[in-house]
Amino acid sequence: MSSERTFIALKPDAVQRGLIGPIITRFEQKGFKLVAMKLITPTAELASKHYAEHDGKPFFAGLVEFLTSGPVCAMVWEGQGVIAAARKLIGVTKPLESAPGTIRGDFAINVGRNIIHGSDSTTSAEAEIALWFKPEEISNWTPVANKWIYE
Ligand code: IDP
Ligand code: MG
Repeated sequence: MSSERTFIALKPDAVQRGLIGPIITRFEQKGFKLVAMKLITPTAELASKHYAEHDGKPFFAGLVEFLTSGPVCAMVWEGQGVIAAARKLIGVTKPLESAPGTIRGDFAINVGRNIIHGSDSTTSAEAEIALWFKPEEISNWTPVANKWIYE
């Protein structure tokens, strides 16, 4: 399986609650590689584009308002199978149904305050990375631990 990249965003609730460190730790401990990260308070335009698939749903306006309410920690993570694996680390959308041990399962209660976003497919990962990051904001680097993570 070849390496791939996914877009991960720690939503304003995660930032406000001081959960950036514990969440990033889970991705690092798994063995994935951080290749881009920035704090950004998204405009309504950016938030609406990011969640365009949900435009028209009852929660859309509140979702955009929430995402624009403060800094988001936007990241790109890289590794074999990282898109699907990140979704597993994150847990299902409703935190009360997310398994203990997952990020949402351990740190959240309400669906509207579920602290983290992760791309759900190769197509959305590519689109979301391009939406949130310029190419020059992504670092290409080789962790020295790679040979101990991949055989
Ligand atoms: P995902 O984040 O697990 O991919 P989606 O169904 O794509 O879940 O929904 C995107 C985001 O919209 C969710 O993470 C959550 O913040 C919000 N959301 C989804 N459904 C509801 C809802 O019924 N009420 C409030 N917010 C919702
Ligand atoms: Mg989604």
